[in-house]
Amino acid sequence: MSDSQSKVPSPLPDPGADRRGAPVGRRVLLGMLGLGAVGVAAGGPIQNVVAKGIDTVAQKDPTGLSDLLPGNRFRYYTITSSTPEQDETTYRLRIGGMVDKPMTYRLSDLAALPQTRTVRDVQCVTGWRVPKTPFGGVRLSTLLDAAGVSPDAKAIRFTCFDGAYTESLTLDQARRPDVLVATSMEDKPVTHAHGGPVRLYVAPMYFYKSAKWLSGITVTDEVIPGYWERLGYDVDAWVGRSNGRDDAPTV
Ligand SMILES: Nc1nc2c(c(=O)[nH]1)N[C@H]1C(S)=C(S)[C@@H](COP(=O)(O)O)O[C@H]1N2
Ligand SMILES: [Mo]
Repeated sequence: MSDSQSKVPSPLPDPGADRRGAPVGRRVLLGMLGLGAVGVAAGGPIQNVVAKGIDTVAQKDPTGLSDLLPGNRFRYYTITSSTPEQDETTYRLRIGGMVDKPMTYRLSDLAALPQTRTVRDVQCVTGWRVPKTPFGGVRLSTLLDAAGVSPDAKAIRFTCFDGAYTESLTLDQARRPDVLVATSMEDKPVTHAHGGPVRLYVAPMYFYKSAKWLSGITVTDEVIPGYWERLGYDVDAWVGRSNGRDDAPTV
């Protein structure tokens, strides 16, 4: 199957949320949906919807672009019906919680910091994949160091200006050099549809960790599972070795 037509579009809610009621193991459910679902970007109707996340994605695409993408490379996801736009004048990123110096960054402040570029494959937990995608921005570790993380801190909670999505990382994960507060994607500014002007990019993990419309970074003393994680997805979302996949990613 081509990338544009394959697989289910996003993380699935916990099988416990299956409206048909039968308890189904996650691996089985993923497999069933993988056979039956139609990709959002392929423009087909989403049928046999058993998962709230899937019809949310299908019906509430705020961009209206999902059907129009040439090449259907990336899909667009949101759990909200719309998200306000933020730009260089309005955007703010706040870092607080267990830090010495809570900070607020504008886009120009982020641009003035050392920039990092990664080129890795993007992979959604359900299988769609976009190879060799450049992301650019500031290392999260740079922002954490500037804020002065408390010695007792253990984790990070991310919040978004869609007002709903959340994510989490342990502090060790957050300090990895391939975890970015990203302002560019495919060497262009991150578009609104893709979570711009600033999104998180967690290169080694499934793409649900990469929170779009990033607005808050809160240092905490424990991991607070994010939106999809409360619905059954792994907090430690390493590509190829989480969420019931212990195999290497397929090419
Ligand atoms: N704020 C927010 N961030 C989010 C999501 C979302 O619904 N809201 N979806 C996640 C999922 S499941 C995926 S696969 C990617 C999709 O990113 P894209 O829309 O840029 O392809 O964003 C992740 N970050
Ligand atoms: Mo996803």
